[in-house]
Amino acid sequence: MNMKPVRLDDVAQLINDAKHLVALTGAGISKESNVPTFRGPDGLWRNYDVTKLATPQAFAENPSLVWEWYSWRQDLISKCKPNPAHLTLAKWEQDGLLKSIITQNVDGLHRIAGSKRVFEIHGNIWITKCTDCGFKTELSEPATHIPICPDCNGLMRPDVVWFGESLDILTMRYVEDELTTTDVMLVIGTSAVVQPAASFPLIAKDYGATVIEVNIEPTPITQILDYHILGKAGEVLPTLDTFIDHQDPD
Ligand code: BV8
Repeated sequence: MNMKPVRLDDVAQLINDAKHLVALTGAGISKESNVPTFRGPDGLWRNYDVTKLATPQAFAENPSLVWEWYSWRQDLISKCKPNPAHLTLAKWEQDGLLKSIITQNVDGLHRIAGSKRVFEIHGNIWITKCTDCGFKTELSEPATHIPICPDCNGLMRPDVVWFGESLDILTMRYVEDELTTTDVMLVIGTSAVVQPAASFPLIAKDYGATVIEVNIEPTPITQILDYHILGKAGEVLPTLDTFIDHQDPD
């Protein structure tokens, strides 16, 4: 672990020369877009009990309470825009530098920023899924009531991964490929607490990748990673970009 103050131009050189750069992002990358994080002083879990809102049991017990919370978050997120961190990652993908984003976020801001190869491993807050027949549809505005399936009249739920639920198997296959192929991984704005995402940087390291963390504070995996850049994603990423003159070799 390189705990001495890290030189951004050194890290930028690693990024610039990467053959398969991948980014893992968490709620911290959207903080400067005013999307609340989950943990930390003003985190969502400070005021809400995760077991009453983000589990299948909670939905079975009180679907309207769960939908009230998700509709409130949809309304909040609908007013948020990508920040310079999202936009820099989208630029690096367009430049042929960044190969994929693995995001834990459900806010959809990476796609709105223009990123194409985005694996939303915890789902997307705008997509709803029928609890009976599995029919999926995308909301264009915050839900005002519990959506009912147009096909079978079943209750629809947010198409996100709740605690105790497995991640989508196909998505995980693609993610596995990324983790075992990447030579440089950026880990941006995650508390590295929730599994299996928290283990992704360690898997990448096991397969020989150099892993660079960008966070406003150390996390449980900081010690194991190669570089830790202390700072806000919305400031660090555009600054790194100023050192990068990536020319796409192909
Ligand atoms: C699973 C989606 C297999 C919906 C979320 C007991 C029973 C069952 C399961 C478990 C169990 N014990 C452990 C588990 C596994 C469990 C887990 O990991 N629990 C933890 C809490 C211990 N995981 C699961 O259940 C997963 N599924 O394991 O399936 C299985 C199946 C059955 C039974 C057993 C196992 C599913 C996990 C997905 C849960 N869904 N949300 C929604 O969003 O509503 S989790 C939620 O937390 C978010 O999705 C988010 O992705 C995730 C992690 O949060 P972060 O993104 O890291 O955000 P956080 O606020 O925590 O941190 C923000 C960071 O940003 C901080 O570090 C901060 O310093 C930094 N920051 C702030 N500002 C900035 C910044 N950084 C840079 N710049 C800034 N400006």
